[in-house]
Parts: sequence; structure tokens; C-alpha cells
Amino acid sequence: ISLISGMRRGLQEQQFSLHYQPKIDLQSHRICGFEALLRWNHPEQGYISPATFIPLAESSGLIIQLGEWVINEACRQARAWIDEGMPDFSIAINISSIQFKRGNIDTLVFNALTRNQLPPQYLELELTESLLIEDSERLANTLANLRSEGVHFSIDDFGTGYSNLGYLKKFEVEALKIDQSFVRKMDNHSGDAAIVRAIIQMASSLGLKTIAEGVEDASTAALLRGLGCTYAQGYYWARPMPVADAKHFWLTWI
Ligand code: G
Ligand code: G
Ligand code: MN
Ligand code: NA
Repeated sequence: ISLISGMRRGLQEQQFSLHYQPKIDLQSHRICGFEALLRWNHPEQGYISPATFIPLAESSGLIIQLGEWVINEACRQARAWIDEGMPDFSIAINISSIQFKRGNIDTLVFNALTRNQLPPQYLELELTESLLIEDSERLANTLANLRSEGVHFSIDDFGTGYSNLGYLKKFEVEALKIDQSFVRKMDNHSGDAAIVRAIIQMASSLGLKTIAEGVEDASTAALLRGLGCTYAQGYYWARPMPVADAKHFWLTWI
């Protein structure tokens, strides 16, 4: 309970921030964008992991306000980077299923894009498989609204969820994010490498891009490139960084 009221206060007192992890295009070796990851700098406890506070935000309903803050902040930052003359990019934000189902996410996103005069392709929403397998008309409508306005989606933690992949035909998604549990050990576990290869092949035949998460070394990056994976992110290149560090990293990279 104290963490929940702490979150409410933290939202008012600007204790939340987004950290940015670059995504690398494995063919061109350019930075194609960033994943924005929420951080809470608690006045007494220091940084608290989203793994701790997101579930509490979900069960208390505060995820609606928190998620709205994330959408607005990511759009504000994207606008700022455009104005600063940074090269083409997109910012991916994580959307909780509860947030998606309870909030008017399409309206929130459109308002944030409009307010910041941000073309929709700068924003990407990371959704979970568990959300997309739900057969609800409202969900389908919301996704279609966002998609028709040009907002892109990717499926987070792909491969850990469900075996029914019918939703890939039903919804227009841009990319599959291959879960780090397969990527991290693909170098010396042939089973994991086989799963990654299969996901990349399936995605490619469906016309979808792939994003490998959790790349921690050069050999994994080389393997992924050889398999035709589109993008990758991980500690090998950079951890999620505060905005100033992310921009510095980007400028150094270019
Ligand atoms: O960055 P880190 O490893 O600490 O993230 C832990 C978990 O929190 C991950 O599952 C990540 O997707 C999730 N997460 C990070 N930022 C957000 C956010 O803004 N919204 C939601 N819903 N989840 C987030
Ligand atoms: O659930 P989601 O995929 O959004 O979570 C991403 C999480 O993975 C974040 O907490 C982020 O900090 C973490 N992460 C990003 N790159 C790496 C990596 O290379 N290794 C490990 N162990 N974690 C990573
Ligand atoms: Mn994610
Ligand atoms: Na993920």
C-alpha cells in the first residue's frame, strides 16, 4: 500500500523517468531506434525496478496514469530528438495488457502524437502475446484504429507465450521481439539457436521484422546477423540509459 501511494505521489513529483536502450540494425549497423524503459527513482529507496512496481500498478489501477505518463513522455522525447536534428528513429514503449484493456489507449496515443506534432511512425507499441490471443471485438477495433493511423506494433517476449499464432494473421504487426531467454544462450545451446532460427524464418515468410533482445556478446550478434535477424538490442551495445547518456551514445555511434 505504501508503494502504491508512493507511486501516486511519485507521478506528481516527477520521480519517474524513461531510460533508453538502442536497437541496432544488424545489416546497416545503424541505430534504428530505442526501447523506452520506465524507471522509478524513489526518494528513500533509490531506483525501484519496474518488475517490482508494474505489477502493483496493474493491480491498483494506477497503471492507467503511469502508462499515460509513459506515452506522453516518449512522444515528448521523440519530438525533442527530431528538433535536435537526430537521424531517423523510433521509440518503442511497453504497454501492459491491463493498461491496453482498461484505458482508451488509441485516444491517449492520438492525443500525445497530436500535441507533439509527431508523425506516428516515430512510435512503436510493444504488446504481449497474451493480449493478442484474446478474442475481443474492442481489442480488434482499438488495434485497427491505431494501425490505420500508422502506429506500429511489435510482440514483446515472443516465443514464451502461446502456441496459437493465428493472431499474427489477424492483426498487422510490424515485428516480433525474440525473447532474451532464447537469445542469451544461443551461442552454446543448439536448441535455443534452433528456436531463434525458426522464429526468424517464420517472421520472414510472414513479412515481419525480428528484433533479438538480450544480446550480450559479439558472437551472438554475428550469429543473429547470419540468420537474417533484422534488429537487435542488448548489453553488448548498451544498457538502457538516461536520456542524456542515450543521446551521447547515439552521437558517438554516428
Ligand atoms: O528494464 P527492466 O529490465 O528493468 O524492465 C523490467 C520489466 O518491466 C520488463 O518486463 C519491461 O517490459 C517492463 N517495463 C519497463 N518499462 C515499462 C513500461 O513503461 N510499461 C510497462 N507496462 N512495462 C514496462
Ligand atoms: O519485457 P521486456 O522485454 O520489455 O524487458 C526488457 C528487459 O530486459 C529490461 O529490463 C532491460 O533492462 C533488460 N535487458 C535489456 N538488454 C539486456 C541484456 O542484454 N541482458 C539482460 N540480462 N537484460 C537485458
Ligand atoms: Mn519490451
Ligand atoms: Na521482451
